[in-house]
Amino acid sequence: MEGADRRLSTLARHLQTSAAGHENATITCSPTSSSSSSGDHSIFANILPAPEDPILDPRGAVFVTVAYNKDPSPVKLNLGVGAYRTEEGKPLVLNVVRRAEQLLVNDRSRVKEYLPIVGFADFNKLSAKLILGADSSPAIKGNLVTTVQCLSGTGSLRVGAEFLAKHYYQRTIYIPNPTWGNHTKIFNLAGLAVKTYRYYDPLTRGLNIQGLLEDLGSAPSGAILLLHACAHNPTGVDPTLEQWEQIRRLIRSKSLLPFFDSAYQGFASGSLDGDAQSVRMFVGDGGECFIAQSYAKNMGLYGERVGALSIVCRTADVASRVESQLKLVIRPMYSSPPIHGASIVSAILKDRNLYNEWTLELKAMADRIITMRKQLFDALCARGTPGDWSHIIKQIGMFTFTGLSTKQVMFMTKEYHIYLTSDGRISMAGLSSRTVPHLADAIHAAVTTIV
Ligand code: KET
Repeated sequence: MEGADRRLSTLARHLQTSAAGHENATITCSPTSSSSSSGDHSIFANILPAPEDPILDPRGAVFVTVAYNKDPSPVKLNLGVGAYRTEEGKPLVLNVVRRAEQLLVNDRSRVKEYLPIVGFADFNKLSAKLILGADSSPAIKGNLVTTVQCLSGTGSLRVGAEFLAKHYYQRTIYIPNPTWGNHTKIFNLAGLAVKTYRYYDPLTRGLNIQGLLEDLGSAPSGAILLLHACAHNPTGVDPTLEQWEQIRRLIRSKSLLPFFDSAYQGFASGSLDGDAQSVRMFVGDGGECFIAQSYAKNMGLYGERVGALSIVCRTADVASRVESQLKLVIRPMYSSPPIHGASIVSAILKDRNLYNEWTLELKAMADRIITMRKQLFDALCARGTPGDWSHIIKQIGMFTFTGLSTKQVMFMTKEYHIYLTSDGRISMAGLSSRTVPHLADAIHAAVTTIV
């Protein structure tokens, strides 16, 4: 019976994968059935090209970058991908990261052996402390948390999702509408059914708390719930602490399972502890939850792919059994995680001086984004651009959800060489004092030309 169940769920996964989208179109070809066009005998001859439209693709950011790279204009501006840029528009390697790397290079005792399946033990402990609170967390003190090193935020979400699909009785996850475009795919491919809950109100450009509470209220008991820990992507709209408390009560009263995506700790308020408050509120009540952490943004370690999945359990015994099963998820997927990024993070988190230096650099990045918000808002006011643009300074984190329509976005790309996702999301971290006037001109022209 168990074997049959497993085969059925494998089949279901395969069907979901096939149905997930055009780009996943399955091949039905064999060498003999391949296309008759001359010279084309590939077994993949019938495979469909994946859609490449960089502008209309609502999942946008990565594709936006492709189009940006092809544009020869000297004034082109990439506000698509959520990656930090300096005032000069350059990628930033944090000074503290360079120092940590130097220490690692100088340490001749370091080797390049495989890490354990769950990753670097130091890194896992330090990551749990970073999100849950160093001394205060009863969950850490009671060994209720299992943490595994994963491939950045995306990999942490995927490992968590695979674990849930295998071991949890509820197979539905509710994600906010809108959310980061990759969420649906990650959870679908892991075998979970994805539904949405109301989150953003386009009229107020703020949180639709009523809709959110109603939708969570009608979710089936035990359903999984994806929450952005802070700096919600793409809206930049977070619940207040009072609203988080309302959400928490409802979640616990309905025994929903919270799964936090923490990709921007430190980027919302500039404070690592401040941005972890939502998560700590849930862990503080003794209930269970999942947390996916990424160091891509807050340490600028995008390409190192370093992150962690923590599962907070009710007892230490359960936590250790959960960890043993996580290994069975990870081992056949990528065996064990990479060593370099996790070593950098550990070196920074365990050394008081390096840690302090990191918090200063992180605060400087967050502050620069806040300054960009003010400058863009002022520039639009100075131009008398029609509409209320106060959401630019009210929204939090890396992104502004401008409210610009897809047509307006296309206009800005065509006429001003400014690249952003078609849902009107702007990465404020890609902006500088030098480029704000160009963006303000483009927005002004877009909203006055295309109504
Ligand atoms: N969660 C959220 C909410 C998120 O915005 C991202 C990345 C991730 C997780 C994954 O990040 P990772 O690099 O796997 O740690 N977002 C930006 C980059 C991308 O789309 O991959 C973005 O939205 O631009």
